[in-house]
Order: sequence, then C-alpha cells, then structure tokens
Amino acid sequence: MDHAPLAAAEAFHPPGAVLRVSPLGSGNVNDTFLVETQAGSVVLQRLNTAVFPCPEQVMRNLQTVEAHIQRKEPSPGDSRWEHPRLVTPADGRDEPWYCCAEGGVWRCMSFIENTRSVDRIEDAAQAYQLGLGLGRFHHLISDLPPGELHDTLEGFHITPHYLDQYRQALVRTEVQPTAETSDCIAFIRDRESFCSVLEQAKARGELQERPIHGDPKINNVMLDRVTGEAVALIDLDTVKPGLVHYDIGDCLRSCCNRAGEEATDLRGVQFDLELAEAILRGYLEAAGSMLTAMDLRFIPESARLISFELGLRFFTDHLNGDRYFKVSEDGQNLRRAQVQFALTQSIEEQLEPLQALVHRLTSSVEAA
Ligand code: GN1
Ligand code: MG
Repeated sequence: MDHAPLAAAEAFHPPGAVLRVSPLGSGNVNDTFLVETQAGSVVLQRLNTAVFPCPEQVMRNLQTVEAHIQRKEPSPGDSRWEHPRLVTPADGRDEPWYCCAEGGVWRCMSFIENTRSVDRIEDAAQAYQLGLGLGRFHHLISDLPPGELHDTLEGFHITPHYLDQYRQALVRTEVQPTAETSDCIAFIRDRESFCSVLEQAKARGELQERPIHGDPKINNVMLDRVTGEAVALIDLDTVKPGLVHYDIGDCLRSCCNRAGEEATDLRGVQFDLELAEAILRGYLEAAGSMLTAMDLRFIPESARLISFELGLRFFTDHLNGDRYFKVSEDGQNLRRAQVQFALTQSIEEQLEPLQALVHRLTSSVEAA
C-alpha cells in the first residue's frame, strides 16, 4: 500500500480532515486521486516529474491561467463554467504544491462538482458540447499574453521532433520484427514529409501561436451530470503557447473515434464525420470569431496530424520500453499506436469530405 497519497492529502488539510483517498480518472502521465474530507472533495495529483522536468513552472502557469480566468466576468446568459482552483497547503505556505520526502511533487485542486468525464463518446449532442467546451476555453485564454506562460514541455506537439525521437529509438532498440511493428514502421515511413505540415505553415507565417490547452482529449472535458453541458476543462499542465490546431486536432481525434483510445479491435476504429460536424459546430460557435481563413484551412490536416503524432509517440515509447506513457500490460503502447494509425488512415480516407465540412460550416458562420 502506497502511503504517499494520504500523506500528501494531509499536507493540504487540517489534521484529521481527510476521510478517504482513492484513485481517480485514467490519465497516462500523472497520478490522480480523489480526496474526500468533511468539507467536501478535492482532486490530488502527483506530477510526473520525468515528463515535466520543471514542476514549479507548471504550477506558475496554473496560477497565471487561474488568475486570468478569475478576472473574467461571465456575460449575462452564460451557462455554467468553472475553472479548477488550486488549493494551498495547510502549513500556510503561499506555494500551492507540496514536495514529499520521496521527492514527489503534489498539488491539490477543487473538484468540479456534479460532473463526469467520458473515455468514449456517447452521441452527437455530447460531441457538440465537447467542441463548445474547447472553444469556450480557447476564447477565455485568447487574451492571455503568451509571454506570461512558461514552456512546460519543450517540443510538445512539434511533430518533426517526435519523428527525430522515433528515429533515435529505432536505431537504439532491437525491434522485434513482428508483423505489427513492421506495419507501424512502414506507416510512419510513408508519412515522414507530412510531419511538418503545421510547423511549416507556422514558419511561413500562415499560422500564429496562441495560448492553448495542449491536452484537450475527450476525458479532460468535464460534463454536467444533469444537463450534459461542458462546464470545465481540466488537466492544465500543458497550457502554453502553441497552435490552436494541436488542440482542435486532439479534440477531433479523441472524440470522433467511437472505439476509444484503448480499442482492441482495430476494425472498429474509424473517424466519424457526423461527430466531427457536431464538435466543429460547437467549437466554432464559441471560438470561430478568433480564427482566420488560414486557421480554418488547416483544421482537417490537424486532425490527421495529431492522430498520427500520438501514434508515433506511443510507438516510440513502446520501442523505448514504456518509459513515458503508463501501461498496465506489455504491448499496450504498441496497440495504442496501432489504434491511432488506424484512425489516421480513416481520416485520410475522408479528408475531402472533412474539408468540405469545414468549408460548409465556416461559410455559414461567415454568412450569419
Ligand atoms: C497523455 O495523461 P493524459 O492522459 O492526460 C499525454 C497527451 C496524450 C494522452 C493520450 C503531457 O495525457 O499528450 O494525448 O496521454 N500528455 C502528455 O492519452 O504527454
Ligand atoms: Mg494530460
């Protein structure tokens, strides 16, 4: 039994207040727990310092974003929207984190009450909410000067950088020459030049960086248990300057695959255009006014790229012996990679209708 979560939970509360600490969610990087106390529940997390080498910068970003969002007045008629608030340790220190004797860095945040998250999409109404939630978040942080945010994870979502890491892993590791690994290697080889599609557009000045979430996958959007409305985005460690396309692509890839990221039957992995339409409707309703014509043009490619990039990241981690993404069994990161590659292929097969969809949705936005 690991006593560290209970000890960390107690560091954020007066003596005797903590009733129970239990694992929460299905994150692949940090460890997350629900802490029940007499005064209600909070979320406790141990930051993965192998992934985030400068936890203090992560925490500073959380404070910056929280203060920025707190300053915003809700407009009349706005539906419920909440932001996870940092809890300060009980010893009165200002810093909202706790370093335990074993070297772990812990933080506590408010629990967004009466909400739930899903690992697999349920229907198009939910897809609309997931898109709307991401759009609301982008809109809320759009006027946060990117210079106020630290780069907490260098190279995050710079796909050519993941390609370099993959090549190094391939050279270093003795790859098991199975049909699965050979298929992955061939799949990546055919898409090497595609890896730089967004970075080149950025270098040409066609796309600009803005503050982004970095990890808005399906289960990082909290949905009201009663109304089903998106009410919060959680998991803010990767909020930093980047292209909104990384986020839009991540939202599309994680929501439009009904089989989910952990699918075991690859035949069920498909990109669902009907869900993509609902997501984009929601997103554009909340954030469409921020986007340029060039931004819109790159949306279909961003869905394809971020699926491919995640497949590349999972496969590289498989080659490296599962050092980055947590696994519960051998071969899990290989299977996750195959799922993302199957999804990439499904997006490629539907690229034209996806482009037509973005065009249709945005011409009606412009005409409205
Ligand atoms: C990681 O830990 P989690 O599940 O929120 C990863 C994301 C991936 C995701 C895939 C910091 O996020 O980039 O898209 O797994 N986060 C980081 O499930 O690498
Ligand atoms: Mg995350």
